[in-house]
Amino acid sequence: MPRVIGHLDLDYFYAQVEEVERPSLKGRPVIVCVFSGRTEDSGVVSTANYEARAFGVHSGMPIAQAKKKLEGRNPEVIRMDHEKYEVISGRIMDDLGRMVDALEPTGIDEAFFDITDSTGGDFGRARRSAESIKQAIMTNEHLTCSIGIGRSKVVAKLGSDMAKPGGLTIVSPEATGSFLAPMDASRLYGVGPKTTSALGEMGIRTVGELAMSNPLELERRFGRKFGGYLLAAATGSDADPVVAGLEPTQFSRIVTLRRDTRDAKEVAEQLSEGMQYIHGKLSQSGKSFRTITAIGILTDLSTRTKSKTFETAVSDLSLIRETVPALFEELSKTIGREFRRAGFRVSGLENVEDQTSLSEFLRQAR
Ligand code: DCP
Ligand code: CA
Ligand code: CA
Repeated sequence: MPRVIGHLDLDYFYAQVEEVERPSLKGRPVIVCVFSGRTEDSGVVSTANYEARAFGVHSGMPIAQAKKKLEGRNPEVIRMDHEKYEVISGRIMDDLGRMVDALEPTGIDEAFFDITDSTGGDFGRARRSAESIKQAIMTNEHLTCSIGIGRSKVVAKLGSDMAKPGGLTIVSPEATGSFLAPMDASRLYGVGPKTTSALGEMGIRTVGELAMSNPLELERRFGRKFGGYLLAAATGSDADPVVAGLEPTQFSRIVTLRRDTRDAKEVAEQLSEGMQYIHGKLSQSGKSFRTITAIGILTDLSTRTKSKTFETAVSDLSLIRETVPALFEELSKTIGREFRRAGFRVSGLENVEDQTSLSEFLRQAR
């Protein structure tokens, strides 16, 4: 049975999150920036929506240069809010994890997944799975993504790249050869400028040429391991498995409030279900936490946080129910403004079974 491997990548992620939060931005160029603070415009573009990219703006470009390219185009310049993107990413990965056999997140906005078992190796069923995944992310988060499905990680990743934005590329096992053959070898995962030029010296430019090259010559040039990988990648038969992601380091939940408010009780009430949810995540994974953080997003969409760290790891629902409102009380007092969205995060996770009886004892004695 062929493996069925997927790669999902969210489209213009940070900028799309901002568009979802403020739909009036749609259709205008949007750049999300990291300001270094030296001068008003110093810093770089973290990402740009496709409207801004049409004028040549891209990730990593100095803000001043991006602004020049967008002069007279009514651009929106937004300060990067990593906290917000992390929370949304975490929620998407949680949902995704429930829809696939194995999930391997590889960045804030992307993951490999394996759906071999749940599709029985059928690429028609794989298409329907990928469509439900896209639909779920749209329904839950109003975000578009691009998905590639193939028989290996290399094929899946190339598929999602090709589909950008909003696309779905299914490369069946039979179509793998003709899908890969015309591509530049430099597009293969793990093939950088050095390898590209070495391949060039061997007269290899495309993936198809690489697939047909002499295995012994590849080994001589790149060593047994990397040479073998190159050949496998070029034929879509790289065997690298999808490994379920690293242990979680935090759990979080964030909601849009029914109305803007500075009342901590009102906030906590709307987080009640979230507290139950996080407590469930903790029990499921056998974790307890050291730190709990209240996250408040104000009406100007800036994020404010307030944390409390416990001396020993804890996991009781009652403690969460006590602490979250208390943190919001303090946050509200210091800020004196209304919250639009609110949430909380537990971090500093520890395995319950690792905890010493001493820390357990101390906790109970407090
Ligand atoms: N990012 C960043 N700096 C970079 C590249 C990316 O801060 N040099 C951030 C912002 C992106 C996010 O990481 O939104 C994901 O990166 P991607 O490379 O996947 O790019 P995008 O999601 O923005 O665009 P797309 O995937 O549609 O090409
Ligand atoms: Ca992306
Ligand atoms: Ca990405």
